[in-house]
Amino acid sequence: MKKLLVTGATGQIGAELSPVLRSLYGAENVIAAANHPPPSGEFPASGPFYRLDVRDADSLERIVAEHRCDTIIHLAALLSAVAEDRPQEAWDINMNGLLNVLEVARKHRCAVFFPSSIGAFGPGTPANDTPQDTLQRPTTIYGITKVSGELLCDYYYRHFGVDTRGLRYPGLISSQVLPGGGSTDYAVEIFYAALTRRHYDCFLSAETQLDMMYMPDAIGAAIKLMTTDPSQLRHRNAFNVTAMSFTPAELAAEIRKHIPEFTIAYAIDPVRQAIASSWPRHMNDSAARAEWDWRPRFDLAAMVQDMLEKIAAKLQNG
Ligand code: AKB
Repeated sequence: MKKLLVTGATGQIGAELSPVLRSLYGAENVIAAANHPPPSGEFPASGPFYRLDVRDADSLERIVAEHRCDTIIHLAALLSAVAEDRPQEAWDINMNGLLNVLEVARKHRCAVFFPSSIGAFGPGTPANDTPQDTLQRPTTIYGITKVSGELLCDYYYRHFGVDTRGLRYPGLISSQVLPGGGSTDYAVEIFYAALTRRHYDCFLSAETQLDMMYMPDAIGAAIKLMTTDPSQLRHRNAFNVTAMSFTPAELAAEIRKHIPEFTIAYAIDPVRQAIASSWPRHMNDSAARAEWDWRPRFDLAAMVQDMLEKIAAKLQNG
């Protein structure tokens, strides 16, 4: 990776991954692109930024050609809950956007990173110790775009030699960026509620167990996978990766160790509950561990402590 294009650069993963990539590869070598206006602050003003709708194949190709990109980190997508609300648009952005990226990558010989998700699994998948290679029949439009995306990326690798690699991310927890429209968003919202109101009304049930990961590990995983010698990879799209697995009740109990008066109640959102209930509880990520030495740094206790410290500081500084 020498010259990278990041799509969805102002989104949940992009807003944290792009600055890290800029510090590693040089600000001018990480081209940030997003369909939303850039937030204020150092990023993305620290380097090149384009307004881009990934469905606009010509503009996408113009940016890649002009900057002679060798890698596309393709993060632009609708998340699960918002996709369920706008399924046709979710298919259009998630699939046609990916197809445009793969076509540009084929023509300009770029590597591609594609973030898949636990959403690529469905109710028929073994929910515990979910194998790397298993049944994938998701029931959400988001999951359908993710499993189709995995297959399309593998197709471009096999048929056109495009160096595609991907991760099946669990719910991602960030101290910096608020998630937008995912079914695991509760695991971020709860920290703001705990620190400001000492109470949180959770939209998933107390016992909904899901895989989760703290954002520094999610970013480290993407960079590590993309810089691994390809001869080590037996799988490509996409690797199971997880760092912890918990229920809302367990997360609340961990927060209570720091804020004893914190309370949680449950006001279940049927749409997001149905989505989350169709996902695995705990994935087996041994393929990622064996093929490219995946190791998370943050478990539940370490993540909660860091989130509380970082968000408290953020709230204090306004
Ligand atoms: C979502 O809920 O859509 C994401 C995911 C697990 O892919 N957080």
